[in-house]
Amino acid sequence: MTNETAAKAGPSAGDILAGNRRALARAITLAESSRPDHRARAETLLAELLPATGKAIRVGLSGPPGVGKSTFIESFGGYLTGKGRKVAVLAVDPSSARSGGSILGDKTRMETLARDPNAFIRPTPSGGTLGGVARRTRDAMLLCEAAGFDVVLIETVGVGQSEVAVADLTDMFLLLVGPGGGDELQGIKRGIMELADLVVVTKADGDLLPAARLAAADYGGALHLIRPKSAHWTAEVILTSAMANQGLAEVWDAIGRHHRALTDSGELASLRAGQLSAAFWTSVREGLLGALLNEPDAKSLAARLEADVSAGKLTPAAAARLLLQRPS
Ligand SMILES: Nc1nc2c(ncn2[C@@H]2O[C@H](COP(=O)(O)OP(=O)(O)OP(=O)(O)O)[C@@H](O)[C@H]2O)c(=O)[nH]1
Ligand SMILES: [Mg+2]
Repeated sequence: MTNETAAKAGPSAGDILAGNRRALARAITLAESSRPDHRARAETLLAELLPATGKAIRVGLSGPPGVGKSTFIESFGGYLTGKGRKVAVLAVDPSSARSGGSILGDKTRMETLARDPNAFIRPTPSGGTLGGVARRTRDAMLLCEAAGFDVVLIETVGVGQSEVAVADLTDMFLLLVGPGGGDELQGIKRGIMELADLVVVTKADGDLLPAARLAAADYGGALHLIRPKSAHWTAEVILTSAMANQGLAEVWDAIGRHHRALTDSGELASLRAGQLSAAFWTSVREGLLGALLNEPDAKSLAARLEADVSAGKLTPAAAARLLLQRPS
């Protein structure tokens, strides 16, 4: 086959299963595309690859801007590949203002990991609905699993809803926090603390070490006040320094214990089953909405109704009924 016909044929399931990185990258591009023919090809591929997915440990990771996420992933990813693991890093960034820039920044901050043959770094393009971003990230995760990556790290910037979307894709959620403690703790939404299975205090080195220890105690205290997310796991706080490569083994050990506890209790299976049915209904909702707004005049009617609702002239429920029951 010439290169050109190979390109036309697109990535094959066999290539991806064999761990061919180019095929993996191209399959993810297909899954991200908005073109219906690309989507159809991606869906065929995913259907074929589905039996080879699900074996990775799926870890979500978030934290406020500048907390050290990229540096942590660079060190931790390198630690894992050093242990013979294959690590995929997916970055979710739904805020369009930060797209591109942060991704380019990350590629340079994750320079070593980006060159590691046992690591694969891929940003998920922002834009569209959060449900759409989550769908593309799930597809990318499944493709990485089929290609043999056995740890998937999904990073998101700690600014709100995206953490929830990432927690809905993963087995475990790591919240990265800085050595600031108290003050920073105030800024972290309670709902996000509730998602955390592990609180990773970053930059616990040099002059920052005493502050990092205090921060760890603060977060430990805060976790005590939160209702446990799981019956089989109690959230832990771990001090790390990505720069000094410290605390990485402890984080990996905690991830392993968490994974065993959830697997043995059956909680992991039910967690993933629940995530899948939720993703199914999200796709149904988005599909219905897309179909509705594709119908002639529906968009303009929706815009008029929305304006009336905003102006207090109509209740939201009545407006929705007018849109759904409009004469065609
Ligand atoms: N002392 C110390 N500084 C660190 C450590 N990890 C990261 N930093 C510094 O913290 C700053 C932010 O690190 P990043 O890894 O870019 O943080 P981030 O969370 O990815 O930032 P955004 O992507 O902008 O949200 C950089 O100046 C790093 O050098 C660490 O382990 N120790
Ligand atoms: Mg970063």
